Amino acid sequence: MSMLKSTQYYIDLEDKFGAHNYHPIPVVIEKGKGIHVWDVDGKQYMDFLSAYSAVNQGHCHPDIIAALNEQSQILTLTSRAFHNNILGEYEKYITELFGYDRVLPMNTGVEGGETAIKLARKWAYEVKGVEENKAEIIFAEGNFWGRTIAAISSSTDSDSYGNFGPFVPGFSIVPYNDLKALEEKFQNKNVCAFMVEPIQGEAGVIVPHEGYLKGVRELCDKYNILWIADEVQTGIARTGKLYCCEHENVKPDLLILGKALGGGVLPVSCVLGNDEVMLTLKPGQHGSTFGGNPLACAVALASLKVVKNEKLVENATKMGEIFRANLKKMNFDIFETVRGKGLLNAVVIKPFGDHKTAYDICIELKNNGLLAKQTHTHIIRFAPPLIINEEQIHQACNIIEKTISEMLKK
Ligand code: IF1
Repeated sequence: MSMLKSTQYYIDLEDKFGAHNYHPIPVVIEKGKGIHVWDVDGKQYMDFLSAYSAVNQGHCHPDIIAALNEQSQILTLTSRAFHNNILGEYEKYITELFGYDRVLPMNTGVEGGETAIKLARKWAYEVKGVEENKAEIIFAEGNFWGRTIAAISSSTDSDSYGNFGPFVPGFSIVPYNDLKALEEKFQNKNVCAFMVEPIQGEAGVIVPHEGYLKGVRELCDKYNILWIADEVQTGIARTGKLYCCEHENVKPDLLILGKALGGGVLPVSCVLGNDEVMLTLKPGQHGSTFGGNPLACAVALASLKVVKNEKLVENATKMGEIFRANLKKMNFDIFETVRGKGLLNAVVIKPFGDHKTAYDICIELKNNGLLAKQTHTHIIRFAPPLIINEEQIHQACNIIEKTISEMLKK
């Protein structure tokens, strides 16, 4: 009889043999299906993190798994040294779906960001005419786009950049959601791009004022500066649009996608753009061993088709409205703010009890069968798979209400 291994057994293994670069919620998941995951003791949870919005289609979606299984037994990797019969079909599909001339396929979200920055610099020197090695890229305060040296060089969060210097030059910071400050930054003729999330995820689901995205588009046009939208977290129907910039009917010059593009199965990312920028990269000037591999392309195609076939854009909008309305109806004094778009939502919590934090609430939510994660001391992000139905939304809200009520009684 195989020894039943406890939650603590697995946590101890990670503690003993793994780097300590995370502090997970103390749950050990062994199965996922749809919006649910199960721990090693067979307890079921509603997943309200979706692997930070990488599992928009739900865990182990049958269509995505089928695509994975089929392609994995035919051809998985050729490298880009040779063509294959999947990449072109995928490139056609995704460029037509998002309305761009071309796509550059990568793997992780941060590689998408790095690729976009290289494209912007190349365009700066070879099209805009910026003096060599003088190109400036602007990022927003509170940005988060990954863990590479370039990504943390643009970070304003000391947890991200602390003791990792020296940093990449040519980056500067502007307050988020501030068009006046952005225009001031754009007076510098060496500025070639502004990279920004249309809703800041890690910063705590910060939704800019209506008109911000339109204003960014107008300022970038006025000063001949590329707008790079980091939609690794907000893209692929998460906010109730195929990608978040669509809320204001504006298109960025470079659109970075990741996470749910891989359907929660494989790391798949990309940068979408038009010829003027995309064709500045010549053969041999950028790439990746796994970028655009047949297996990833087959999975990404299936992931995008699930979004369309199951109307996840519409569902994210509808379920998100119900979720935010239910949270507001709870009328908890400790709920300072409820905010978000589609199914990317967050609650800002006022400190309560003996210095209870968002983490303490996440622990109690876990005990009551809902998994969520705080982004900062007092903010909880709620981001379930976009396949969630109305009954499950109400069930989740009941868990949240019950949990907070019980904590307030203590
Ligand atoms: C971690 C945070 C979220 C992202 C945006 C690019 C990337 C991410 C908007 C890079 C990645 C992940 C990274 C992961 C946890 C998670 C995260 F908490 F770190 F900040 F979602 F908010 N742009 N976010 O959110 O994509 O290279 O990871 O594929 O590093 O802990 P990646």
